[in-house]
Amino acid sequence: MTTARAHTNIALIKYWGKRDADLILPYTSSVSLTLADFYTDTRVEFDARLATDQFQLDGQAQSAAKLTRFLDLVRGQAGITTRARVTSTNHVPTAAGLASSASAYAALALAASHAAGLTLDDRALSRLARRGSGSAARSVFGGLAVWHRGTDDASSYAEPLPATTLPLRMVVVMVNAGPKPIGSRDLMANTVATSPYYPAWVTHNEAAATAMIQALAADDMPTIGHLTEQSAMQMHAAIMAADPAFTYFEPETLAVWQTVHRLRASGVPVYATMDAGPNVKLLTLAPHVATVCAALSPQFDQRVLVSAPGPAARVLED
Ligand code: 2P0
Repeated sequence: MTTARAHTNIALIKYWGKRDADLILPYTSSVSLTLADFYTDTRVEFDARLATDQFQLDGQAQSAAKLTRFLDLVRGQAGITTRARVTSTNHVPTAAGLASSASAYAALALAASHAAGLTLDDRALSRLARRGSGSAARSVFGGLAVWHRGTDDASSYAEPLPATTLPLRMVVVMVNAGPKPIGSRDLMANTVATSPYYPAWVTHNEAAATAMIQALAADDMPTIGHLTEQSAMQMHAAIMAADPAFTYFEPETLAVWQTVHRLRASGVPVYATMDAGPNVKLLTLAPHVATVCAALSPQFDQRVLVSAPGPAARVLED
């Protein structure tokens, strides 16, 4: 029995689209920041008395179909057939809209591989987590990480980037904490299949990943922020151009972007990004968090969360 913790991550350079849906190989590399305040704890216990895998999330019994597919990978690597009892708790503020498959599969990959007696190095663990959810490949690591798109199962993994001296902070603005109208997996596939902008997205985003790694190494906040906004907007532009056309933007989403641009015009280093939902995440530096929060508070008041960079996935109990 093993309990592991993994933290969510927010992509600065986005992953959007698979060229192999089974292996979860992405069309582009991505770059992310793991967050301290939002994480998943998962306990895995292999038990020979179980006829099927059991899964409980936040105290509620769940269907184990996806879990079983993932555990089969672990069992295959470990040479066992034993079923498991899996208990998972998301530590994100209630209804923050941040519960993430990234922290979930990174914690599950670590707990399950450990409980099955496997000793995986970070790269093998990242590749395993990737098979559950692409973004989980990055949540194996703390701080900044790059997920190399690679060309096959062995070469598509994440690894940590050198720490920046910049005191990065992420300010999460909860525009709408309700369920998403369309899940990212289906929308991603439809964007690849139908968006005329998708090929342009691939070309630009891969170049942006390389540029971001250089900007992070140089502690170049204006370039880091510029590339962050551009990757998000280009991803959302490709989504809008898909058939059927769709957008996650809501009126308040745009209000946040306008606030960000206004703050920046007054000299505050703050940059916006968005994932598969209407909530906006703002990248800024610790000394500017109070100014950013003050600008948001008239409209968003209790709907703003701040996080520092967080640590790598780790075993809590064995
Ligand atoms: C990311 N997102 O890079 C991008 C940006 C959402 C927008 O990764 O299908 O749950 O399980 O591989 O990782 C969300 O998608 O997708 C995601 P699957 P995942 O963070």
